[in-house]
Amino acid sequence: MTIQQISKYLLSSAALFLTNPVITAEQDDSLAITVIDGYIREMPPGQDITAAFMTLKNSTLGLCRLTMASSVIAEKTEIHGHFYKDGMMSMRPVDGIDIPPKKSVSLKPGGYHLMLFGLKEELKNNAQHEIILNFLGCPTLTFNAEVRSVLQNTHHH
Ligand SMILES: [Cu+2]
Repeated sequence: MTIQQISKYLLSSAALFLTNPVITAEQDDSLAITVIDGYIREMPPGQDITAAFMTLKNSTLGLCRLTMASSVIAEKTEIHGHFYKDGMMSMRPVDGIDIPPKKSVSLKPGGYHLMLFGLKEELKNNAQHEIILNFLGCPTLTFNAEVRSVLQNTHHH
């Protein structure tokens, strides 16, 4: 797949997430910044690129800027956004994502997301993989993201 095809692929399933129940992970507000409902998108077999989504909740009184992400399962992880260019939606890396004080920002299909390149193993549905997020102004955050299959869900419709 080209980046455009993957971008389109991720977008095509965006609407499905709207009908799914929202699963909220345990939150600890005493932490500076927390992750709610973090997951990795399962891709068709043979793909070594995928995306990860989550909501970042900033409980501090200062700005947290997500500047870097990484995971042992991927050779490279980038922070991406979706933008309109020449009437087409496409994605590209961004320098960072600001999470304002006492606010939450969602990384979701069709919007901001983490892009995982060079997957070192086949991602299995429901498996958990560690993702590390580095922030400017807030402590580093490590969390487990669950692999979720969207293709399976489409069969229920
Ligand atoms: Cu992307």
